Amino acid sequence: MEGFFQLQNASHVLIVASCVLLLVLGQFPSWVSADVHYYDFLLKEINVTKLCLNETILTVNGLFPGPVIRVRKGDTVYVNVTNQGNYGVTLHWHGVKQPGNSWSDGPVFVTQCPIQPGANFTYEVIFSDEEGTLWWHAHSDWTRATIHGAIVILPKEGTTYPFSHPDGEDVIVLGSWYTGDLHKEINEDMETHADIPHSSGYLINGELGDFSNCSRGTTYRWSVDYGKTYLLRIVNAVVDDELFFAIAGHNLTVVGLDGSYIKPVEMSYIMLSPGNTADVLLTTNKPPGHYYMASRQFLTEKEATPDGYTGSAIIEYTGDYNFSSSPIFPHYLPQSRDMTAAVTFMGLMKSLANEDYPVSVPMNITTKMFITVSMSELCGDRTDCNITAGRGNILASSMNNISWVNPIVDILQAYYRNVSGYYTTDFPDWPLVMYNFTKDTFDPHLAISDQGTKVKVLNYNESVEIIFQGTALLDGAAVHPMHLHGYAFYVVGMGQGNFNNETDPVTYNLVDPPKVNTFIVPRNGWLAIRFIANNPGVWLWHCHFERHLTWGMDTVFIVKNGDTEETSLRPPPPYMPPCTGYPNNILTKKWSYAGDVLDYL
Ligand SMILES: [Cu+2]
Repeated sequence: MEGFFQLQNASHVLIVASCVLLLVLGQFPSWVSADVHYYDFLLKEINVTKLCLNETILTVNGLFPGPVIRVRKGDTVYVNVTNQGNYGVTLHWHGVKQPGNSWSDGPVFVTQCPIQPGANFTYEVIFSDEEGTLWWHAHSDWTRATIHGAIVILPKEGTTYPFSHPDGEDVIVLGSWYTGDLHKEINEDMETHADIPHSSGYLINGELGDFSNCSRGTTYRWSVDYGKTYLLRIVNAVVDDELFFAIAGHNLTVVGLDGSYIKPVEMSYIMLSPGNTADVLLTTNKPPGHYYMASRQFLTEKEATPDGYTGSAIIEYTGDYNFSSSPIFPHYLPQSRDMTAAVTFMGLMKSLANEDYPVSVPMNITTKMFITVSMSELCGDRTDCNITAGRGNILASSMNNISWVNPIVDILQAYYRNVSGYYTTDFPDWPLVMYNFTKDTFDPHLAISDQGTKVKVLNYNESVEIIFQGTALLDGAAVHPMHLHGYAFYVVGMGQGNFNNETDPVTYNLVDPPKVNTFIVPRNGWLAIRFIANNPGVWLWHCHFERHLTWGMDTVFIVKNGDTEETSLRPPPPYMPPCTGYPNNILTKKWSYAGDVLDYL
């Protein structure tokens, strides 16, 4: 991996220089080598009561959210996962690039088969240039609703943040709560062609907060001292929605996004997509009291109704003052349909792009892809597809009119062992036909997609540009938070309407674009990203809305090896969970619908 290699070499020079300096100062540099950490994750069910109902959820170590993984930049973590649940699960380390190590990336049927009940598997999670906050979550079925937790990546010993050292910190995991047995419901809904489950509320650190039934007694509370600056590590672990988040009376200064630092942005609210993580500074200089932090859905589907839930937690100043009045609510938390608030916030994200935190935006693009991200329909039977009535038979989502189907042997194994029959390498770089993507009325044929396990193969070190184009097909115009495994990418441009190949590239930010692992394609708009394909292996990319992923808005990059061992996919670990007995895995199915497509969006 030349990219990672160069980085290491560069830091070696720095290390040598710093060692000399520290030795002169009489200190011994203990941070020259990275640390190794070990975690045991036991998947087991626990009983909880929420919304006045007793529920059973699958957790890691009985914790919800799950345990925080704490490392320093460049460390390695071994996570031994033992499954005491009732169904197969995989775990993913979201935003951790794992150089050459797809084997521990986790997406089910892409890099591994499920860890079955009673079985265990050890993930080797290799950190490289990430610093700040990331997260881990299950990557099979919809299990990530309750199987997730934060990853805290501190600066290497002897280095510090690009901002004043905070006086304290707290992890804030934003989640969504589903009433009933989500795993069972997804399976049943696919069998019976019913609508997919919708969440029943938003969680902050596992609690719904004061505005939900039977929840007031368990609201998450965080004590702060007056006159301090705290680092909040915020994770959007919500399954199917984007969120606005704000703290009453206090501005939020965003200093990091997706495990990379950014130029500080001070806002009264933030918007995070599922998959995004943010490092946020909070200065506690307001009148001592208690203040709500609150989350609210950011919704972009035209016909959908905002769910109206408010997740909440409470910040309490320590000290002697009157606690009797109820906490203040952040009245400037944007409304659910406030597109301007969301796009304004995302547009403010910029990399530090300085000597200590340089950017390396690819300039000479060697692989260019133009990808429509779209709601689609599949014909239940090609000969029985009632397109003229404006409807196929089966609701799906797609990229370039290909709706992904998981194979029953993971892509990584099939690729590494050169076994044919599980995937093809013909994922299209362009839509099959060009059309007015964002027009409300459309030829129904345009929405018809094919199912396939089609991957895109990249040569090592290709400079890749992808333009994601949102569409209005099936009245399904919406934002899509696109996530790439194994990489962080630069967001060089975004805009409304159809991408214009002549005028839009002129607007690209090639100077200090944000480097992220997840970013929204604006509703009825486009997103341009760039990265160097310097991490060999098999890497999933997909919309991070679970319903869109389930419906097929995903595919895979196979990045070929470079010339050396260091630039090649590592050999597999001695044990991988076996791939047997999955002919009916739910993610290989799609389901038909009988009602109006709008019910499902
Ligand atoms: Cu999506």
